Amino acid sequence: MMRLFRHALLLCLFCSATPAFAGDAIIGGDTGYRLWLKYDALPEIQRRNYLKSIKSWYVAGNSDTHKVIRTELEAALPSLLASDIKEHTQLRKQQLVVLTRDQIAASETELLTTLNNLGDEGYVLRQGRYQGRSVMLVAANTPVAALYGTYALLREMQTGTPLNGLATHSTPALQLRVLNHWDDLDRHVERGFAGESLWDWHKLPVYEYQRYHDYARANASIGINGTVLNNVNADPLILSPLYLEKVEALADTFRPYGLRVYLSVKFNSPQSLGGLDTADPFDPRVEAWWKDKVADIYQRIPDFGGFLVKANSEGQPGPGDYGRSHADGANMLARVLAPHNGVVMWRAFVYANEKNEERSKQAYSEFTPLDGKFEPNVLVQVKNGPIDFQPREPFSPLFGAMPNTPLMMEFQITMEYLGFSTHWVYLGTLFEEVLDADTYIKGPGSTVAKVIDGQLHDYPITGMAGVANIGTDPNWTGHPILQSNWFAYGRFAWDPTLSAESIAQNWTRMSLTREPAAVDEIVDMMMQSRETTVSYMTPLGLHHIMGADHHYGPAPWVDFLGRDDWNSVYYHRADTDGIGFDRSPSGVDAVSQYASPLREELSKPETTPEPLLLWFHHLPWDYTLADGRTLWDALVQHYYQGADDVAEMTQRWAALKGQISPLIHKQVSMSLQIQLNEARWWRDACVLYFQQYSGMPLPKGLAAPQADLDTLKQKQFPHAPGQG
Ligand code: BDP
Repeated sequence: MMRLFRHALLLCLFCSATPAFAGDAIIGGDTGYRLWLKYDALPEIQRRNYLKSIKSWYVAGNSDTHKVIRTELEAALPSLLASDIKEHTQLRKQQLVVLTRDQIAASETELLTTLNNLGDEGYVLRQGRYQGRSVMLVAANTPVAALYGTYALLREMQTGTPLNGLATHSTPALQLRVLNHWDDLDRHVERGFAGESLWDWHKLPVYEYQRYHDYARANASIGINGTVLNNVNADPLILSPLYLEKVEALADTFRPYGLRVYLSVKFNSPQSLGGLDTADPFDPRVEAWWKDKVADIYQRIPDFGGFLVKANSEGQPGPGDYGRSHADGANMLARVLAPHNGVVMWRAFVYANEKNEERSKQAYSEFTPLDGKFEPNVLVQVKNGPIDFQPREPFSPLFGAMPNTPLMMEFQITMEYLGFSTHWVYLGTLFEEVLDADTYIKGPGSTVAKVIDGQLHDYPITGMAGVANIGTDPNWTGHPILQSNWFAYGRFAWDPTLSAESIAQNWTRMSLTREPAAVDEIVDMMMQSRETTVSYMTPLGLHHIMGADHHYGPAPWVDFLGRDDWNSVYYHRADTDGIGFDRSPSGVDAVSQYASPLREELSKPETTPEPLLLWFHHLPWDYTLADGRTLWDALVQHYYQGADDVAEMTQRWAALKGQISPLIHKQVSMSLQIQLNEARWWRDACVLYFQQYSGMPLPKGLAAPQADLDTLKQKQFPHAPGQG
């Protein structure tokens, strides 16, 4: 297997060779497949410096993970350093040395003491003396942590950090750092825009794609340690012996990379798969069924991670069908998983029409009474905002409100509501905004990051989930820039206090270019990109005004869906009096779910942050903003500015031609063209639609949209990708 891996890696390195050109056609260009693990030769001066302290490498240990480390170094070092440096089987001076605890000499007491505090996943990087020799040391307690350290060192090298005197160590802030694949067994990816599912269920368990290894490498390189293979809208078949054999094969492939496999399960599987007449969690036959199923899974996959469950949400079965609570359902599964050290990730994304409560409030109402009632191996997985991955939402009020239940963050990396895979939107700034948001739950500085990493409430387990944006597209994410969102997710899951900007810088240097001016330009574009998209889609706190079902494009007019809270008009509430959702105490009082003083701040439009204004307030069209503009003028100006910013992005990107690999440059250019068209479409549709209610003219200097609202309303997209 490893031989195959090595061979394919070399092939991959080969396919990155300088492309040939014929006019605009690009043959054999860099497809982006290598992600941020490109390992193209560093600038000469840097190479020379590194070669002073690294003349060979030495990896102590022979586990499968050690073999992965060796293979990675073999792919990386000769290529980065453009030198024929090699592995040595013995310790030497001026070497890169990778050590796992049981290989470390007992006389190295200081190093061993440092390692005592680093757990199973932390690592030390240290340039200095080891056993009398001057070496560049990667040391850790376990092989997987040594792999993380190896990737961290390669990242330092790829981004040009001087190794001289390097002395650092790192441990992850969160324990479970998991990707959620919304992949169906027929390889359709729900809300996926980058090809088919990576998992070729038909050819599993025999056929092992190189891509599976490269996926695991990419994850390990940013510290992701778990993957939920299948859609939260789960097919019960995933638990059948036929599929478990395939899952087992993937788990075997991923194990050396420290990547544990989890599955989404359908709550009524004992019925639909097991033939029982109920899935009531209180029925002993049901628990016995799950117990046997779990035993079978662990027989095959001893390090299986556990279950992710979407229950009583959007038509999925759940404990509520039997009058039981979410805790009753989660605890039954938790009890059968506990003896195997498995966890339950129970989703809080629930909303039910019959409760007749405003949607943004429902998860809080349903879950806070259950605080402290879950088994210790349950995490409640909460989407970052109270509705559904909108371009901008306030943080979910559940964060901070369940001190006795581990809450796990769920981010969406795939771009369901942010332009699919054609809009350039760097999510690092969104992740940062949410993680840095202050819940005030224990006074100022009680950030969401401190809730989820357990600092505030001493959670026994911690975690973060990201809904993956990857598929079989040659560049994994459909749009080369969107690889950065996978990268940023992993980096924030490791350390939620990192800055979005430094992550963008590293990613750009590792993936696109090391030219300082080009790096600055691209990072600047990345940093502004999400705000730009918010401006042309949902400025000032607007939300959920996209196309019905497929969620593609603008459709503030949607008013025909079966439930009130699936319709755009429910959310923007535009009428001749004004626009926005009154969630203040005079309206549905969602603000009461936040702690003071945030609650009071959000209760009044004057003290609500402008980017969330219409999330919390219904305001007259001529309401005056802090800068003196009317609400209507500001809204329209956002739409126009957002579209203009995309036009500017296309020019800035065009100017980078020649500094980026040609195929990638061309792909991003083409996507920007689509994004520009769609930004203008959003602008025109929203401005024309809302103008019917405001009855106000466009602010001076802005040309009226050329589009016709009725024509825009009639657009249909029957085969838009990613539909549920
Ligand atoms: C919504 C998606 C839907 C998912 C659901 C969920 O539109 O496809 O199944 O979230 O998270 O955003 O369960």
